[in-house]
Amino acid sequence: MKKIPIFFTFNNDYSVPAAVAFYSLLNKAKQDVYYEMYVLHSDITTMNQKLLQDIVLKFKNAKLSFIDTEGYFDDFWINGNFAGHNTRGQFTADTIARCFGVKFFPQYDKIIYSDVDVIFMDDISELFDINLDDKYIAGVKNPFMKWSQNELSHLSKENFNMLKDSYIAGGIWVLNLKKIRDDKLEDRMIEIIKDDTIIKRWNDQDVVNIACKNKVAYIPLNYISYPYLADLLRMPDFISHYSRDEMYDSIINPKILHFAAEKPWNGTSKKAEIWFEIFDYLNLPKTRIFTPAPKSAHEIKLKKYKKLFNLFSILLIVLSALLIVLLSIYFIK
Ligand SMILES: [Mn+2]
Repeated sequence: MKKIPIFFTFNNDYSVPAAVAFYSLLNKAKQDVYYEMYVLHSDITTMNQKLLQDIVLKFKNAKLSFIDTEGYFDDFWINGNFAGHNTRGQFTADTIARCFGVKFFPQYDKIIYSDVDVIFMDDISELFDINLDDKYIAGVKNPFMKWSQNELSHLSKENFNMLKDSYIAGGIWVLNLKKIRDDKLEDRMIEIIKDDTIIKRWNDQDVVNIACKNKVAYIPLNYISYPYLADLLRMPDFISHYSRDEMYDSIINPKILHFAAEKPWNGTSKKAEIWFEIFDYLNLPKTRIFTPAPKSAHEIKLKKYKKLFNLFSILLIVLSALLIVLLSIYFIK
């Protein structure tokens, strides 16, 4: 039996997406692979922990443990210049836990980290065989940074030049815990978090990329198959560090489908139907994250004008009423 440690970090709201992710991971797992699954968290309820345990219990070749981080990351979150750059809403103190596997996993020299806004489309145990040598981490190269000038524009010139052709995306990583421990890389990451001159727009991804300084191994784009990649490929000006063949292979033969931008539960994502098949099969509840996606800037503007118009109308009615009252008082006299 090949034992593979894998950890996840998410908050209570993401328990339902995690249920879909966990089911798909184990449903696709090879028979000779045993997944030792861990969740680093600070607020997942007993009820949701049971929901996730029940899913893992459907399978013989896995076990799931919850590790309460007990406020270990709060200090980084509040004082580490993260909250101020928390522009996208789905980053929390738990996000930062992704950078700090070492403290919680002294028993391992290597571990896989995965997001839970994913569907595993195939067994991923091969990932664990990757030779990390002197590399801190293995990840998927961000396929968009060559095309979208904006993607890394928040970085200093020095960091931009260091990372412009090598920046790894979040979603799935293999961490070389031994090397991270030996080189005390966590101390370096804490320095980066606390350095207010370093803008962390992509939070944990920025911290990891800057700290690892290109001591990075790459895994194929198939491990982050973006549902919207096919749309981008149709755009004549789309360029990437990946070849056209590699990008289409990621679409046709995905290992992990990663809903990195639009989420199935907000009703806007492509390939959401695959996610909902598992959601329906597991009879999962529609929790408060199942809301329509945030409105576009145009819609927000329109709403603002409408509000202003309503306010103006009310003011007009009040003033007219007042005028009528005053006039009637005047004439009755
Ligand atoms: Mn994600």
